[in-house]
Amino acid sequence: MMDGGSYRPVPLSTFTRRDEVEMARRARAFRDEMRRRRTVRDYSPEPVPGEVIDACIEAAGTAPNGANRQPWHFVVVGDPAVKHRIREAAEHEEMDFYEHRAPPEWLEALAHLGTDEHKPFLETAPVLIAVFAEKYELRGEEKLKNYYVTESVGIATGILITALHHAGLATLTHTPSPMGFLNEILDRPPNERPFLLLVVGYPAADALVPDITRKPLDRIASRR
Ligand code: IYR
Repeated sequence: MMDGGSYRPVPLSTFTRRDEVEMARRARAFRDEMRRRRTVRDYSPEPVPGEVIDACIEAAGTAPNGANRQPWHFVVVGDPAVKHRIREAAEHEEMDFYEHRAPPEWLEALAHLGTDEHKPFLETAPVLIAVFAEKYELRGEEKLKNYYVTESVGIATGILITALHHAGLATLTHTPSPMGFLNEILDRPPNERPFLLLVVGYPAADALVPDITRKPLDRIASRR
């Protein structure tokens, strides 16, 4: 119901009921697949299939969201000249972050990840996906407010990262701050706020990742 009006529901026709053994098997298999996801910072320049990217964005577009406004926009960047401009702008902001803005406590929290202001992956990786959050919708002259925009776009981005991993691609969730430069470089309107920049590609053959672990179930969940 993109255009308001009255509630005219249709039967739920897409739900698949499974037996418990099958559910448990699928849940574990999916968990194990997700455990193989790692944030990758070293990329191969090898191109990735555009249809894979498109299908993953379509998956992201299924995210639950406020009032079904679907307040997101994804810009797929493959043009080396545009990637170059993004890298320059991101490194400029990051330099300021790492050298001036970041409090010592934050730099300490990042130390084990080996990140710094150099972002070569913004040019090496074949694809960047800039995710924008639509604060409001422009219907002609009219501004239509969107709801739960951050939650909605966060969930969509999570699905996008999951879909890309599931398809066989690596990602890096990059959050240059501030990232207003993305509006300018990618020519996006003022109702869209840059949410984050996803780096997408195949890992370099010699890619290294930080030696991290994930919190076990009993530390991330509880029952009452
Ligand atoms: N945006 C910076 C810093 C950074 C912050 C966090 I929190 C990270 O988990 C990783 C990096 C950068 O991209 O380097």
